[in-house]
Amino acid sequence: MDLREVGYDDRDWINLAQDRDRWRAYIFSWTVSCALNLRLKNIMAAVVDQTPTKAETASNMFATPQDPSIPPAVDYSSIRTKTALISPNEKQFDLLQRRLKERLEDGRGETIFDVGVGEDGSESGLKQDEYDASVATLQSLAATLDADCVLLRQRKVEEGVTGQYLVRRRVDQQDFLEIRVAVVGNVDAGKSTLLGVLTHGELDNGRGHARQRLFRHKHEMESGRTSSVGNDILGFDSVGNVVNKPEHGSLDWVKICEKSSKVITFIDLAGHERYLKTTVFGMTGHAPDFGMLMVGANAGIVGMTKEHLGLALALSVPVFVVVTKIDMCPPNVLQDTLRLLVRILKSPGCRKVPVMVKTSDDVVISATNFVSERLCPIFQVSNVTGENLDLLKMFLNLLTTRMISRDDEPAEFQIDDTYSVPGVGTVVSGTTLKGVIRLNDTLLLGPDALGHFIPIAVKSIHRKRMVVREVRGGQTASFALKKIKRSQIRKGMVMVSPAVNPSACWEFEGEILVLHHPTTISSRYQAMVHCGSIRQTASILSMSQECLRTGDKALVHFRFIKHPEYIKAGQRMVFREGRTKAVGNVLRLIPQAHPGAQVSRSKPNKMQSKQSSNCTSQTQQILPPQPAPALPQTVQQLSPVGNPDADSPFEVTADKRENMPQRSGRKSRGRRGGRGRSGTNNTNTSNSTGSKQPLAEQNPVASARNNKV
Ligand SMILES: Nc1nc2c(ncn2[C@@H]2O[C@H](COP(=O)(O)OP(=O)(O)OP(=O)(O)O)[C@@H](O)[C@H]2O)c(=O)[nH]1
Ligand SMILES: [Mg+2]
Repeated sequence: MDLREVGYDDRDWINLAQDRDRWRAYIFSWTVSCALNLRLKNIMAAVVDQTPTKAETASNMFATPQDPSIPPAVDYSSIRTKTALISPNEKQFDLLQRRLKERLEDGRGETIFDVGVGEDGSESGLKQDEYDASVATLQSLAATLDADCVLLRQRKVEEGVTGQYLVRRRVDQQDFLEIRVAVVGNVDAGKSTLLGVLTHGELDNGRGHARQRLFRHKHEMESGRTSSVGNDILGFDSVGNVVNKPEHGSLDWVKICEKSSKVITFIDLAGHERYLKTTVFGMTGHAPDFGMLMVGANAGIVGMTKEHLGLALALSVPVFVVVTKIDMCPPNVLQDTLRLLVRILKSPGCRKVPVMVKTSDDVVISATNFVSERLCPIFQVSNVTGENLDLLKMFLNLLTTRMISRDDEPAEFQIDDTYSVPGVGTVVSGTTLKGVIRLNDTLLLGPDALGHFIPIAVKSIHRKRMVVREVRGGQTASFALKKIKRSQIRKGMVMVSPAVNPSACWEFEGEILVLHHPTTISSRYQAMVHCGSIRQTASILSMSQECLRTGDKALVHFRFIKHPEYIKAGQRMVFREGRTKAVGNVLRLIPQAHPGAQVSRSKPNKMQSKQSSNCTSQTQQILPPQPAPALPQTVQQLSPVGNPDADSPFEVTADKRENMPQRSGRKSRGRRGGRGRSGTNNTNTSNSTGSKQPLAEQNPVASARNNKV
């Protein structure tokens, strides 16, 4: 109730507030005195009665509960002000050192430190001499922790100067922070070229010179088109300099890793729709920390651009955008591309905050807020002139890992590739998701076709081609395995610590949102499930509703058709066939399902025809059909259905030719002179399906690195 409505004027408000404060003070003192009396009484009673329980009650009343496993919290109140670094006394110096150490550990060896800013950020700015003294203290603090301290940004504010410094541990020959960046975007956007330029330090000639180093296959070199998952690395030392030094055109990964404090692993993916399955695998199976969406300035947002953006959003991978070819793009076309890009990013489907990165200040602001906020930095670069590439490098240098893992957890490693190396034997590569794996550890490898896991010994470990003795959560690695043939291993298998006690599952329940389907999905529909490095066709046994159309959300009971897999509740999954796709989470495993319960694969199990879209499903419903269970929170957060958002990344584009390198003056009629259907399709599908769904918000891991001391 607003008291002003019943006759109080503003003066009364002040009186009321004062009265209230007086009352509060009175109630507080009364409570405290009661409590003290009670405590005294209890203590006396305990002493007189010698009743241990009472004495215990009395002593516990005001004592802070002490859990021996939790170390007592450190009181940092004396170093919270902006002046703390100017001339700290011995005790404060120790506290500052302890705090910095904690932050370096949280940030896996690095943190961004604000000088001249108080903990709450309200008061900021120091006089020049105070600022200089603070920086000197920070440098000596960093030196005691074997770290370097580099200025990122300095600002003049009302009360003086503030600065942001990158504090990063110096090189340990064996250890480095690893960040994975998946590079996506339409065909010919310049993905491989940019990676070639960044990692080899040589500009492109505009005719495909720089990309040659990224290709893995002969046919890729010949066509210039990426068709597989490529890898390249970019190393930064403790002061943020690039350490890549190509010798005779090729990079020595071991040397880079030895000199680097941070290594960015780029996952170069294919832009052509033909290789979409591989690109989805690159995004799900290689566990990227970030997605770099590339857009050719002149071609604009075409082909697979929205598809890839939608995929990154669906998998909760934070994305930044790099617009290439600004050297050859007329300014008006560039402006059109940027305008459309911003509109798409701001659309309800993305709910991003686009930021044009033009200065190093923009880089620091966007890098420090990249994970925690919904920022989407946009860079405009040229691989031919090198324009703005330094900003992009600075940004990459400031990225921090999103994968949080503890060493004491049982180890888990997902396999994304297998090799047979002459003289070595079978080698598997992949990502360590949890725990630590050491040389000669025995892990359980599986599941095989029968769902079994077999013990396997790790013969040797390589990290980025460098021999190491152990790998931990968040790091990619390859292992040479003892006594096993390559044919016994497939992508999607895992190697886990025996403590995990793993079991394989044939069936699971997922919560999904259909992003696009031309007609309807019903029971017995089959499509590819991508979940981590798992890639296998699964069949729908039943659903929480009879049929699903674009925009529908449902609980779905899946069954793998070939072999059981090791999956876990909560994992992100993509369910797709061509451009038909649904995204969601694994909700529950169904352990009792066994291989005998095969699903019959009758003809109409693929896309249901429009005539049959009345959804009269005769299939067995495993989930109770009525009433439909309430959808879990995660799916409910997904977009409201039927949002007419024309810029959504999930807009249906039926024109496959958009995947081809863009040519001007394209005609709308087909080769045979028939009526071009693409335009009609576009209108129809986007209208009828309303396939523009905002996805779940990004799931940012809180970035502790920008906390102030
Ligand atoms: N002028 C100019 N040309 C560029 C630039 N970036 C890339 N190119 C050229 O664009 C062409 C395509 O580059 P790629 O790196 O193969 O493109 P991609 O995105 O990897 O293509 P896919 O692997 O097929 O998806 C090459 O001929 C490059 O030389 C740039 O900034 N300016
Ligand atoms: Mg390429």
